[in-house]
Formats: sequence, structure tokens, C-alpha cells
Amino acid sequence: MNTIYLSLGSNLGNRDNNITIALNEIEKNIGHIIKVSSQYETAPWGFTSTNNFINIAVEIETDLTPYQLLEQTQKIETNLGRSKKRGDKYEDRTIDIDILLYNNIIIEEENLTIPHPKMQQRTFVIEPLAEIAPQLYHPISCKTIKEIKDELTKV
Ligand code: PH2
Ligand code: MG
Ligand code: MG
Repeated sequence: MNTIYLSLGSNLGNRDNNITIALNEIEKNIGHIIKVSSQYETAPWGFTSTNNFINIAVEIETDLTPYQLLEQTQKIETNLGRSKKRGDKYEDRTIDIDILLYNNIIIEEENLTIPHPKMQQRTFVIEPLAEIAPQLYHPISCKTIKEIKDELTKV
């Protein structure tokens, strides 16, 4: 059994409903959901849009390998009406499911990087994650999620 953390985001359509459907699909196709953070209303980061996001973090126990996990998260995104990216810029989306952590694994492949390479810079990822797993260690920086959050949000 593997412990994994995902970041979910939606800023298009019925955001709350998109998140709920995604959680149901995760429970059905990925594994047992152990913890879900509260919902964070966040402004788009890295691109311009008038649509704010709902972001959450989720802890799951799964038997899937990292690549099976990637395949399943992409399937759920497609089933929820996520359209293919048109360019290399960020766009509004019904659902985005990002793999943050998979046990203490470090993978750096062309189509899969774990831990998520940008997670430490993003408050919309770190704040929800710190709510459900403050004492968890990031396998590369070896800081806890709470330490990362405190550094990121200090004034
Ligand atoms: N996801 C992005 C880019 N920007 N901004 C917010 N607030 N929330 C997101 O989930 C998000 C984003 C790329 O996946
Ligand atoms: Mg993302
Ligand atoms: Mg993504």
C-alpha cells in the first residue's frame, strides 16, 4: 500500500460539483481517500483569468504504480471535460489533478516528475496540503510541509 498526495483544482463550470465528482472517481479508480482538506478559493497563478479556483489537497492509499496513477488522473480529467491544452500557457479548466507526492519516491522522467516540481512555490498547493499533512517531509528539500508553508507565507 502506498500513501500519495494529490492537488485538485477547478476554475470552470460548477467548481464544487467538479471537485465532488473527481473525489468519487478517485475513490473508484485510484484508492481509498484518507483525508481531504477544506476548499481554498484562490486567484489564478501564472496566468490571467477572471475565474478563481477552488483548490484542495487529498491523501490517498493506493496499490497503483506511479504510471498507473498518472494514467488514472488523466482519465478522470478527460472524463470531466478537461480539454487538451492549446499552447504551453495555463488555461481555465474544469478539473486539474496533480500528483504531489508518492511515498518518498523521487522520479524525474519526461512525462512524470514526483514530487511535483512546482509544489514548493505554490501557496494554492502548500496551504491545503499543510492542513492535512503538516509534519510530512518533502523528500528532496527534507523540510516539513509546515516549514515550507511558513517560509512561503511569511511577510
Ligand atoms: N493551476 C495551474 C496554474 N495556476 N492557479 C491556482 N490558483 N490554482 C491552480 O490549481 C492553478 C493555478 C496549473 O495547473
Ligand atoms: Mg496543475
Ligand atoms: Mg495538471
